Amino acid sequence: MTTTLTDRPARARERLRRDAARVLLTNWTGTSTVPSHTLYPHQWSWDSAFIAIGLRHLSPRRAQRELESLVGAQWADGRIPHIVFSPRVPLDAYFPSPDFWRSSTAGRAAGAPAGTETSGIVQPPVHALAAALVHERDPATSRRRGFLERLYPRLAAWHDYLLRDRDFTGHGLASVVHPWEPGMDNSPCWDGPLRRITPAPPESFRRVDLTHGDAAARPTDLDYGRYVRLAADYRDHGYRDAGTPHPFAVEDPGFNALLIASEHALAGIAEQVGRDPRPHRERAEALTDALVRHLWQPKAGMFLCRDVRGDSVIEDRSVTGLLPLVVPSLPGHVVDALLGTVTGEHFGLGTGTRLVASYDLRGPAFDPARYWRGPAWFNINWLLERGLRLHGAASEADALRRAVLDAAGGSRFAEYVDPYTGEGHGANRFSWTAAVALDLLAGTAEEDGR
Ligand code: 2M8
Repeated sequence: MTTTLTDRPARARERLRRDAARVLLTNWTGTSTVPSHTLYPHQWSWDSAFIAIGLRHLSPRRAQRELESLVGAQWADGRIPHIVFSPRVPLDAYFPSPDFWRSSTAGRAAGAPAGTETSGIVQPPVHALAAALVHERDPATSRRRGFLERLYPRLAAWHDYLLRDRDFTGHGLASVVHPWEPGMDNSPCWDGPLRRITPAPPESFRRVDLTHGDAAARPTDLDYGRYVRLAADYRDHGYRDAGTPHPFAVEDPGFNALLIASEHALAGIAEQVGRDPRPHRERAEALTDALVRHLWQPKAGMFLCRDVRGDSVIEDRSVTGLLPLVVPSLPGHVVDALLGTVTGEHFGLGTGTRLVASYDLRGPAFDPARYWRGPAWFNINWLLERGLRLHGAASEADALRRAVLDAAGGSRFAEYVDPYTGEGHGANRFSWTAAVALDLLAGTAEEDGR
C-alpha cells in the first residue's frame, strides 16, 4: 500500500522533497530546465515560470537564472516566446523544430532575437508572479544580482505586447491565436474555432510527440494539421499580429486571469525597484472589470471562453474558467459562484475527484486520459490551491494541497493524472509537477512543527 502524506507526514514529506529535487536537478541544463528530456527537450515559457517557483526552494539563484534565460529570448515587440530552443538538441527531437518556426529570419521584423531560435507564439503570462515569488524567497541575493531591476522592464514590455497587439475586440483583454498559447493545447473549447481551419497536409510534417507519447492521449493528426497550419500562417506573415488574419482567436479567461495576477505582482516589483506601482494596479483593475464584463457567465457559474472570430461564447466548461480564482479583487458573487462550481458536479473537488480536472466531468468530450480533455494537471491545481486560499477557502485549499502532493509522489511526478484515480499519464519526472510539489511542501512546513 502506498504511504500517503496523511499517514506519515514528516518522513513522507521529506522523501517527496528529495525526489522532487532530484527531478529538477536532472532536468536542469545549465541555464534552464526542460519540462522533460524526452517529450519536451527545450525551454517552455510557462513551464519555466512554474519551475522557478519550485526551484526557489532549492536554489534561489538558479530560479532567477531560469527566468532570466527565458526573458533573454524576448522579442523586441515584447513577446516572450513559448519555446526557446536549445542549439544542443538535434532538430528531429521535437516538432515543430527551429527550422519550422525560423524565428531569427521570419520574425526579424517583429523583433525576434538574431542569435537564439524560438517559436513565434506565446504562453500564459505567469512570469511576473513567478519573479515576485522568486524574489521573496531570497531578497538579499535577488537585490545583489539586480534580479528585479533587470526583469522589471522586460516583464512590463511583455504585458504591453499582450494588451497592445492582442486586444482584437477592444474589450481590453488579450486574445490567444493558437491552441498552444493558453497552454491547454487540446481542450474541447478549441474544437469549434478549429473546425474553420484547413489542416496542413499530413505529408508536410512529421510528428515527433508520438514517438514518446501514447497516441490515444495526444491530439489527433487532424488537429495537429490545424496547429501546424495556424503556426505556419503566422510565420508567413512575419509573426506580425496586425498583418496576420488570425482565423483562430479566443479570449481565454485563464490566460487573462494570469495576466491580472501578474500585473498585480508587477506592481509589487515596481515598488521594489523604485518605480510607480500605480499604473500596474490600475491596469489590473481595468483587466478585472473587462474579464467579468465579457467572460463571466452567471448561468454556468464560471467564466467561459469567447470565440472572437465567431463572435460567440464557447459553451464548454474548461478549468480555464476557474483560474480567475487567482484574481484578488473579484466581485463577491463571482467568488461564491466559482467556489460552488469547483466543488460542484462539473469539477467535483472533494467529492468525486482527487484533483480538479481540466474539463467538465459531465461534458460530452470528457476523457480522463487525453491531453487537456479531462486529466488533471499539477500547475493548474497549484493555481487553484492558491486561488482557494486567497478567497478564504482554507480547508478546501489544505485538502487540495494534500491531494496534489499525494498524486505527485504516487505518480512519480507524472505530467498529468486521471482526476479520479490519480493514475499518471504522459511523461514522467516532469519538471513542473516536481516544482509545484516542492512549493506546496514548503507551505506544509508549519504542519511538521518546523
Ligand atoms: C504541452 O504543449 C506542447 C506544445 O507547446 C506540446 O503538446 O507539444 C502543453 O501541456 C503545454 O501547456 C506545456 O507548456 C508543454 C510543455 O510542458 O506541453
